[in-house]
Amino acid sequence: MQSPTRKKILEIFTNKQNEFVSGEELAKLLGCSRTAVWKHIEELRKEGFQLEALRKKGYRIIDTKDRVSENEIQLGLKTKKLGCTIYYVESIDSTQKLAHSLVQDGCPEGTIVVAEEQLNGRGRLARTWFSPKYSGIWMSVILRPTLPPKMSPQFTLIAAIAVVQAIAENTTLHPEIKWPNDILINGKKVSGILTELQADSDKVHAIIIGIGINVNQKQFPDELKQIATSLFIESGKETKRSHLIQAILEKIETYYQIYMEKGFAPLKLLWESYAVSIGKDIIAHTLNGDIIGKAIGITDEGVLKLEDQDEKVHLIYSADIEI
Ligand code: BT5
Repeated sequence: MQSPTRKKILEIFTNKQNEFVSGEELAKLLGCSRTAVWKHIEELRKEGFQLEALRKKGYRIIDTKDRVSENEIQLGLKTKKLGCTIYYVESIDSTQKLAHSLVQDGCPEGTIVVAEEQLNGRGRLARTWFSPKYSGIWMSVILRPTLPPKMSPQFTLIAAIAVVQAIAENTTLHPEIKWPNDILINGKKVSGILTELQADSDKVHAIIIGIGINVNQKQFPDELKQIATSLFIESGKETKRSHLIQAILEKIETYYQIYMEKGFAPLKLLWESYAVSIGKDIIAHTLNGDIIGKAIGITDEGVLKLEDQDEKVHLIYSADIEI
């Protein structure tokens, strides 16, 4: 967790954008001595911030290493709640695991866990999620809505809209959603979402949305080459991960608010506009066997509707989809 003074310094730099701020002004705004200001600036430098210092002018931030530390995410973040508390770790087994224990310790809504690398990142049904260092986004977002547990799958859809839009805004790419939790570019998986919860039989305590995005990877191990891609591979450009995280948090916050006020119905059309499988013949691999048919849309609850040869409509709550 970050020192409150350094957080304040970052806020001041954010408000001033690229302008210089004098040591005197910083000292005044922070209510400390100029020597103390200098010490905080040195600490920020150690954390990877590049700060230019000019005599008579003061300090300004030039650029930062591509890290997803608390500072990097909070610098310029425009949310009210999401990202208010950030747990940043260089390496972890799974951000979901830490998020679950933070929930049990009573962490506030909006807490996020971000890691530079996961050693045991997980997907659905205990699958593994490849999460190499400094190249992707491996993040868990904790929400505490007052809702019955059966509504939780809709949060995967809300997060998917946020991820698609954030990628589209930060790159030249146009990702698509494959129900329920895959984000694809040119048919390959660039991101996966894993929504887990802690709940009683009738009430959610917390929803933990795990988001994995392949951002700057240049290549993948053999077993993933055919199915996985990254923003770099698709666009030929590096993307600053902290900016992408900020956009995702801002969008989740917006859509979460709409959802809590009006339900999923107003978000359904938006979701469908990004969906790749709707209108196509698909195979739904469910735990009870395969169902073949045409994906005709999702319900207001976010459940997939699949029409088979006999025009019977099946409601699919959970499955892997083959297009
Ligand atoms: C998912 O599962 O797609 C959910 C992935 C969620 C990962 C995030 S990262 C932050 C948070 N902390 C965690 O521990 N997890 C979450 P699923 O639909 O089951 O897909 C898993 C399958 O995707 C694997 O079996 C592989 O085939 C493939 N896969 C694994 N790593 C991948 C990667 N980096 N990119 C694309 N595909 C991958």
